[in-house]
Amino acid sequence: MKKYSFPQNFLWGGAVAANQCEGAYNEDGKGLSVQDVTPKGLMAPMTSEPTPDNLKLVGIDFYHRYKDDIKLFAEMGFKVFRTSIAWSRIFPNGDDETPNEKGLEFYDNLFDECLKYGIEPLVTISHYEIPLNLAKKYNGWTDRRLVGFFEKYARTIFERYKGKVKYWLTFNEINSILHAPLLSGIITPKENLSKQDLFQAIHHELVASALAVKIGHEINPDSKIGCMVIGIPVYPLTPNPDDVIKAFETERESLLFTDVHARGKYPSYAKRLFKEYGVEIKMEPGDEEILKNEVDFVSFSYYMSMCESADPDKKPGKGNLMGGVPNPYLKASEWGWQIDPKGLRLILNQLYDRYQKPLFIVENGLGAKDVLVEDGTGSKTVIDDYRIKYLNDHLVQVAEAIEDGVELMGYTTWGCIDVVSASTAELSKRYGFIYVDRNDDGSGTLERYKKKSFYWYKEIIATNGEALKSE
Ligand code: BGP
Repeated sequence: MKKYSFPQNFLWGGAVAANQCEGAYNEDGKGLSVQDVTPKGLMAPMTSEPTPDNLKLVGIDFYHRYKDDIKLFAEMGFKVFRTSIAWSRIFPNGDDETPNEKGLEFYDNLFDECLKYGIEPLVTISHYEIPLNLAKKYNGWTDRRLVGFFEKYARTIFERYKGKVKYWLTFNEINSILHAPLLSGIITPKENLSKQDLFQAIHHELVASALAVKIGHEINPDSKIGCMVIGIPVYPLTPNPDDVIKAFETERESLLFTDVHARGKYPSYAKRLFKEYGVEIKMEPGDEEILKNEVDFVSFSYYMSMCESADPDKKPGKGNLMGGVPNPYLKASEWGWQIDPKGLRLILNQLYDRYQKPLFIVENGLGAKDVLVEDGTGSKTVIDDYRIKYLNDHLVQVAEAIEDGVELMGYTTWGCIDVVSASTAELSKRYGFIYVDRNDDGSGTLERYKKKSFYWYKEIIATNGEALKSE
């Protein structure tokens, strides 16, 4: 069997997001975020106020239990822990004059707890949790003033955590705006949103992201700041050149975001795209200069690949915000996301060939229904061999990509502890190494249990990948 090797100092770990785990949605001065009024997930309509069926209001109560959870991450040997800062804990309305000290203190304590075990925090500045007020009052990122609010927020947290946080991500899955504009605080329904407003909002986010890179580097020159996109390789359904072109165009829609971040300017093909859409980006003086602040690394989530077809009768399936035409060669998860470990090797090579910048896989994992069983010692566990297989097969392809020459900083599995899912806001869609006793109806003790995969991942980290099994 082939032995795999990962770089020394490879950052093994796991990832979550504030809105999916913290709960405590109105404690210690936190304002509401869009997540507090979307009980059924990202694509479903907003409610007028938080409702009890919204599992995110309590999450997995990480806000009160983070010390025990981080201890478990340390037991697995994590070198890095990715989480996000809830913007509305720091600036409850987004446009406040001064930050909320209680919110800042919470993250001080959280990062200290990580550092106590030698775990580096990797912090997403904005992970789908824009303050609700910014959505309602400004229609989110369509409004240029958001750049200023974000700048203030970013400066506040860079300054506050400069001795504690070295690794930062600006926006989670920044290309998600194409598929779910509400995640960028845009209240206008997607079908009514003009291309002009959409791409103007994208421009504002790109400028804000580059500004964060600039400010972050000024405040702490040692910090490493990356962008983050949904990573989905797009295959043509057939070798028909029309399908190939369609796949190429869909892939470019996402690459536009990494191109700007990693090259410091809009790519040449953007001109044609904007012309065809009738879009004219309103640039302010200085924007082009700001965009030149390139990221230090490119990060992405990886769950699946997708197929494209020029045939309008081929209907899309399910997926992480985008669902492609189903690939007849792949199986899917219980939620219909097609599983494709080799696609991860492909996208790693594609992004590295394109940018020659370090990469970071900051989400990957299998959302599945788990069954809690007695473990024979009086406690409980989950025999999640399906999750172990999924992660093993993906990591084998990561190792192949490293052998191909890709420079990879680290790998954080998504939902290292069970959290509320983003797309459907369920708890039964579990990704964790740690089971959380909470159910879709809100019942449960919130107790934590180690799954079989907990011990598997511990061994993978301890052996720096040598314990992976090739097919
Ligand atoms: C990504 C998000 C995460 C996360 C993950 C899994 O889009 O960045 O927040 O939740 O997908 O998706 P889901 O929770 O819908 O299964």
